[in-house]
Amino acid sequence: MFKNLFKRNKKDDKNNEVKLEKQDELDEELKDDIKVDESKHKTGFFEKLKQGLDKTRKEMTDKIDGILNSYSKIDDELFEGLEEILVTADVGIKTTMEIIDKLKERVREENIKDPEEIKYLLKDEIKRIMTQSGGENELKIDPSPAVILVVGVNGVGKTTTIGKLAYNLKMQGRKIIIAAGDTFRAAAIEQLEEWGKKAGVDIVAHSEGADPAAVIFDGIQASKARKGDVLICDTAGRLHNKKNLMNELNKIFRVVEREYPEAQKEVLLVLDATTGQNAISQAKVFNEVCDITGIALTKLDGTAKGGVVIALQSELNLPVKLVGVGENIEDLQPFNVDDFVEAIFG
Ligand SMILES: Nc1nc2c(ncn2[C@@H]2O[C@H](COP(=O)(O)OP(=O)(O)O)[C@@H](O)[C@H]2O)c(=O)[nH]1
Ligand SMILES: [Mg+2]
Repeated sequence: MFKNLFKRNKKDDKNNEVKLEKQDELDEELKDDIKVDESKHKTGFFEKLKQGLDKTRKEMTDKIDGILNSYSKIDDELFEGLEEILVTADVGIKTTMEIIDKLKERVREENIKDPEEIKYLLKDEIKRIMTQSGGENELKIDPSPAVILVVGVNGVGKTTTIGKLAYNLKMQGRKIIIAAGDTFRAAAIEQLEEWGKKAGVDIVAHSEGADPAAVIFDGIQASKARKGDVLICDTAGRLHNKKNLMNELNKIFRVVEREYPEAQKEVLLVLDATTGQNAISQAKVFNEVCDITGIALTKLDGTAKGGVVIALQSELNLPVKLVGVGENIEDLQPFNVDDFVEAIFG
């Protein structure tokens, strides 16, 4: 079922192609069945994202529709109204200004008179601003082996995201090992062990208070010995002091570089969408401390602050790679700009 969520590596794609070619004997009827299943799955997936973004859509698109309907001509007041809606939806001042300036420019250049047309321009501009950095929204885990270091402050959803991700990747047939690098509290290790059981993947853990870098070291050895495809590492999220955080993370990075140079590396920053602009501040701090390669944005369900995705992608040039849309094991999705913009603007 989860085969198509994350892109497989080229080699596997080739294998699949070869397998498909050999399926010539497979009668047409069966092929049609497969197609139907895939499209059903894609729809369910998109619906879930749409549902998750319900509140954001109300906060943003419904209000935008309201304002566009109430104006008969395009003027400064209309732009101010739009600006306010975007800022309230946590798109961020800088990104909002960039979008509005571009809208004004296009309205002038394209001689647009009807407020209704602004909606399409806006959708277009949001897509453009989110893709202009050219950042890849796909997890960089192929070819294997790969290491995903999961960082972020306490409570944002690191452990939950690791559990869901491990499950997703395992369902694609990858060998996954989790390293319990948050050794600060015993409960954190137990929580991860629970997720490991649910996802059906191996976990490497030490006891509370152990050196996180030593846990990651063992995780790497286990991953090599068991021919793991992806090693996913939890880390402690204590942000009480930037220097401490930097020291702890740097020690882990050094171990990974030294012990697993052949592995692809992802440093995934987990952010809680419900915290809005605070998530942006966290991203700035972590980006100074280490090279973040992607964002996992959690709790997109039930928040009206989904606009934060736009700011992360455009202002900070950090590609959002995964989004959490619920607490269950299946509630994690790969992020894709087109789907996101469609889910918000419909
Ligand atoms: N609604 C919702 N809750 C989430 C999501 N991701 C995580 N959570 C919840 O956020 C809380 C903190 O998660 P946890 O993984 O322990 O955070 P950590 O401290 O960063 O490891 C838990 O109650 C999770 O169930 C999500 O995508 N949606
Ligand atoms: Mg945790």
